[in-house]
Amino acid sequence: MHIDVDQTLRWSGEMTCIRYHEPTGTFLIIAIDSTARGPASGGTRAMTYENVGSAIADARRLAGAMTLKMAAADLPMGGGKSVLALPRPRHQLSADEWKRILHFHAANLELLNGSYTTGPDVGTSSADMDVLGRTTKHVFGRSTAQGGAGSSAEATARGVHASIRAGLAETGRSSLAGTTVLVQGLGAVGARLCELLAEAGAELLVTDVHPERCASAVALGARTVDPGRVTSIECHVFAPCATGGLINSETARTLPVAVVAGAANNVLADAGAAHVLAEREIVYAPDFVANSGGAIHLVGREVLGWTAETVSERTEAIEDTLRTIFADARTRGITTEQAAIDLAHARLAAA
Ligand code: NAD
Ligand code: PPY
Repeated sequence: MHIDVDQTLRWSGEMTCIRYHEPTGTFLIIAIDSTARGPASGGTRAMTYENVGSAIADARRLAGAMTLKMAAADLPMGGGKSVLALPRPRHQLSADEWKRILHFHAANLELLNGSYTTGPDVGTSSADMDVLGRTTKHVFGRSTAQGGAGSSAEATARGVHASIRAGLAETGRSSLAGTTVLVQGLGAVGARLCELLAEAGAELLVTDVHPERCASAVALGARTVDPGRVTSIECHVFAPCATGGLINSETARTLPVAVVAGAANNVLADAGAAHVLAEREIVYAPDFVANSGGAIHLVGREVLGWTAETVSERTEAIEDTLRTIFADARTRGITTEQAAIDLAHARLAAA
């Protein structure tokens, strides 16, 4: 596999820390995209990558999205992300190996001395944050038993639900009742989102590469679909809640939906996809706004001292933020992605 080193190094973020943990063969990458609005923050993603270049690129892209997310949600934080590029899938690591990887990560967070605070992301949980928290205080999302804000999945799901409402309103629908929503990825966020959508009267289509994870949604009346067919299933709303990079200019050309709003980070795989969606009048809720409920929960509770009620109000307000973004995109004839980036950049420029 050829890696374009120049391309890999071309990045305008503030710092990338790359460490190798020899005993387990794990690369640790921490990308700090921006501290303009406050200390950088964003979760720890633990998974396998094809090569280190892909892991660095992923950490940087995700860190950039965190900067936009914090600014769009008007939180006083910058953007960063950690990647633990594992030598084998996490479930194949021994408990001891995983513990050593977390200790290595925690020691490195201490070295960064608060310029970056981590939290949970794909492949890590509140229990892992508790382990990090024994060595460093630069960690969000520890369990409530350990004094943290706990899982952010509930707030993220509520924020996605609010985003779906905003998206449907943009298509002229006033309610979720009778709409069909396809939820991809029935993990912590997707499963809870299904409950909220079912309560609101939506018809559910669900899919997961681990089919057993669809069981709770099926019990609510959801029908399952093949995970390989997600971009060709006709429905009102597509809610990607697995991993990102699913919609490129090609898939956007045929996606048979009216609204895209989900929890996954970096849903759009290339710069042209947002334009194709806009040309086809598909309402796209930019991911870094739609999934900002989790950041609102973690930063709100642990930095700003917000009550659960305030977190809930700010999370529901994602609907208003998106309505403003959609209106701005319509008025200026730009994509909703660009309108959201402009909102975030205006706040960053003012910082
Ligand atoms: P999770 O790991 O609990 O769930 C992800 C689910 O997606 C798993 O059940 C997995 O089997 C499934 N999946 C993976 N690839 C798939 C595919 N190709 N097709 C179908 N299913 C697939 O993660 P989560 O906490 O529910 O988060 C979901 C997404 O939302 C992630 O991309 C995450 O980065 C993003 N996100 C989460 C939060 C949060 O608060 N948890 C906040 C912001 C963004
Ligand atoms: C995300 O929202 O993508 C995250 O990584 C979760 C998060 C949010 C804010 C601080 C730490 C982790």
